[in-house]
Amino acid sequence: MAGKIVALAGGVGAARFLEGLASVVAPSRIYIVGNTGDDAEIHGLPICPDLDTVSYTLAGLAHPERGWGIRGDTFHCLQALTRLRAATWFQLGDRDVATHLYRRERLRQGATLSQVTREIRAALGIRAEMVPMSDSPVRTRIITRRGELEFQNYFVRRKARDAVLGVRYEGAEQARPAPGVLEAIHGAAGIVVCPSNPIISIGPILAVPGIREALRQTPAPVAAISPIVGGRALKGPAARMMKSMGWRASAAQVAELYRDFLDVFVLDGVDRDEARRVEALGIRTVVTNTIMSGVPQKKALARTVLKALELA
Ligand code: FO1
Repeated sequence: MAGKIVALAGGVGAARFLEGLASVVAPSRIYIVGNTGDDAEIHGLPICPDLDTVSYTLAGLAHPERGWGIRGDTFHCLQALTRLRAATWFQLGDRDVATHLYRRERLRQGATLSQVTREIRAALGIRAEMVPMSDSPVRTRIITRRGELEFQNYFVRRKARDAVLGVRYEGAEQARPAPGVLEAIHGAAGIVVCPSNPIISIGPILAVPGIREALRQTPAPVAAISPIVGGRALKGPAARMMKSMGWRASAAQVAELYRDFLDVFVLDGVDRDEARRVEALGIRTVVTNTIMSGVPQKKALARTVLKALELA
């Protein structure tokens, strides 16, 4: 097969799906485009939560329950910062800090985020290709009644409790896709939009000029997996965010958000009644179990998606 399987990825949901995908196809066939909209500078360190979550998961290092951070990590540095009365609401583990120190050093030396991401990926032994959506900063800002909140302030510090009136992807208009992203989309064998939050994980990727257009124009089939099951998000605040933005919190609503470029929509058995609504948009549907409770379920979902893309 010539082209790669291109995956648009957010954090934990995407990482779990990609773990399954990497175990049913050669990882070298996978090209991951990661969200950087929720990147933040914390204690002077450049944190890329979604890139790191996917890397740690594919390297077998991820914390099994939380999904983000490193399994068995310690928090001595954070405790020392607490003693210094620094704000420590963002849980940075000691080993995780090493990733951010390395990234800061390389960025200061003039490396791009794509280069550093590749270096970290190679050092962790990950064989799938992985790039950030852009080398220029794009920052998701959450519009609430309290005003605009920086993403991690909204998500971690304030525990996503504010009603979301809107979202702004600061810097997106000036951003360019990372080198290779448009070519990968145009030359892909198939494309998967991972089961990630459509507003804060996939939205920033689609906001980078050229990416949405490339998805519309590519000859490759494009599939998406619903992150909403039975009206609830698999993880995180997606359902609540969709409702507070005036949308339905449903699988069909996610398909509608992607309707201009989507060929196939994969939704859970509990949402089978929504399939007709999606098909009415001209999008083919595949109904399956999308809950990735263990390795067999992750692999089964990956195989179903490959079949939907006619790659298996
Ligand atoms: N999520 C949290 O809910 N609380 C945290 O303290 C936290 C720390 C953290 C540290 C490193 C990292 O890579 C991710 C971290 N996350 C944390 C996840 C992060 O907020 C992600 O942006 C979200 O999970 C959305 O994808």
